[in-house]
Amino acid sequence: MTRLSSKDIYNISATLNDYNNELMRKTGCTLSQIASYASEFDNREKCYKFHSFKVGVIPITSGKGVIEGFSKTIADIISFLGFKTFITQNLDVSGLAEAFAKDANIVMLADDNRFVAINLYSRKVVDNAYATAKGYVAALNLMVGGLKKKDVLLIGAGRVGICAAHTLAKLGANVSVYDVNYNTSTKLVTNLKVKYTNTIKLIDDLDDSLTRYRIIFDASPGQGFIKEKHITNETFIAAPGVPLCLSPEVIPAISERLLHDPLQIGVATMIYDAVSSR
Ligand code: 2YJ
Repeated sequence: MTRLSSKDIYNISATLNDYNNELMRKTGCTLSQIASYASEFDNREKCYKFHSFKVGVIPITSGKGVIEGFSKTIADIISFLGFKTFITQNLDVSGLAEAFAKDANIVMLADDNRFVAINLYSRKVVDNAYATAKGYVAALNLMVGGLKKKDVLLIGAGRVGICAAHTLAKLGANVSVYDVNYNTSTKLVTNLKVKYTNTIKLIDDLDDSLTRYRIIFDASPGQGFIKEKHITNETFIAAPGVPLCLSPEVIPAISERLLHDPLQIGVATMIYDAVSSR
């Protein structure tokens, strides 16, 4: 899993409104609507939960340590969605104790391997990888006008990729899977074929497939491997992976059909999923 850097996230807080408008243009929905749709949040729960839920964000020093601006960015995204939020003054275990003492309903914390939201009342734990996959599939589904019976090329069969594959298949998409590790993609394809009747394919030639598929979900950590020759006016890409899978010169041509951010959709979906009683 890629560790985010301050450079990846420094601009998120100041541009949340712009990003919200960008999502509306591309998907017809706001960040909040995408996240609630992704987590099957019941909007009837919304009023009382939004007013009463308090989210504590805890900076964690373990592993490579605190990322400058990480906790503040998480808190800003959550606050943008309408929840009360605070960053604990203390770190690690003391921060967790502080969040409890200050009556947080949900805590959010990340080390180098996992980033989770924990609902302290329902005991529900929502992982960022799972929420990112769900949020991006929901946004892609909106952007392409429905994924049912459409062919999707999924790149990367790690934690985000596995969850994205199942979510895509549940929406009725035909899923073709590529991973640099052949055994990893084979395992995912085998599991998908057991569970779904949709067409599920194993891809071993990525370059060729990139020229044929018009809907691409990139859940890989690869950088710049999608080039101009792979893109048409009908190509749609959901790319939660950091760094970005596109080579810089193709970004202007695809930008209105590209979903990509380092945190926003994943964090928004985490919080709705953690609040949701489903
Ligand atoms: O509290 C802090 O500032 C740090 N311990 C945050 C660590 C952030 N963790 C990562 O970047 C992980 N690779 C998980 C991020 C998932 C985002 N999609």
